[in-house]
Amino acid sequence: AGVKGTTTERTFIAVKPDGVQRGLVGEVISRFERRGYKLVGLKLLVPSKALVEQHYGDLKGRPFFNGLVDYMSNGKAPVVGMVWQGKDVIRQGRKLLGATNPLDSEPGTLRADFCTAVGRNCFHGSDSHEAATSEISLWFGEKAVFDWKQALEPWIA
Ligand code: RTP
Repeated sequence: AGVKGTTTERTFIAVKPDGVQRGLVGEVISRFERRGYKLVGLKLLVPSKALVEQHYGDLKGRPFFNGLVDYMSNGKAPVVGMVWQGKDVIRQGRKLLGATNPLDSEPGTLRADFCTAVGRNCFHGSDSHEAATSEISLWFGEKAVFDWKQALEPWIA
């Protein structure tokens, strides 16, 4: 996921099916763009059950695991996956999203602005450099991520 702490740092951000259904894709893109982050990967897909099970491997055995996998992969609405690049983007991305439980999210964060339920919290963001690396490779693979020269770079970094 790029080099941590530099402008090449990368994170995986997803709009989950509830967020897509509610028309929040643009809102997410807009907030990350305005912050000055660079969009280097973008795709819309219905993920396979296997992909979601791998993505949420840490949560296997939790009571909500099967429901979570089904809601992410059942195809009632797709997921929009993104890779964002920039300084401290992993930590800042989590801040833009807000706490996992929307009821604990600070006002002004995406989850506080749009959600109330932890099981329908609309968005995902990698929580560490290791997670970002494996999630980007799982959802995109290196070839689907495209670095480009951001003209704004000298002004914001
Ligand atoms: P995410 O990966 O989706 O950004 O969430 P997170 O790391 O902040 O939180 P984590 O604890 O890893 O939970 C992953 C996702 O599982 C769902 N969840 N449902 N009690 C529940 O019903 C429950 N708890 C967690 C949420 O979709 C959460 O984002």
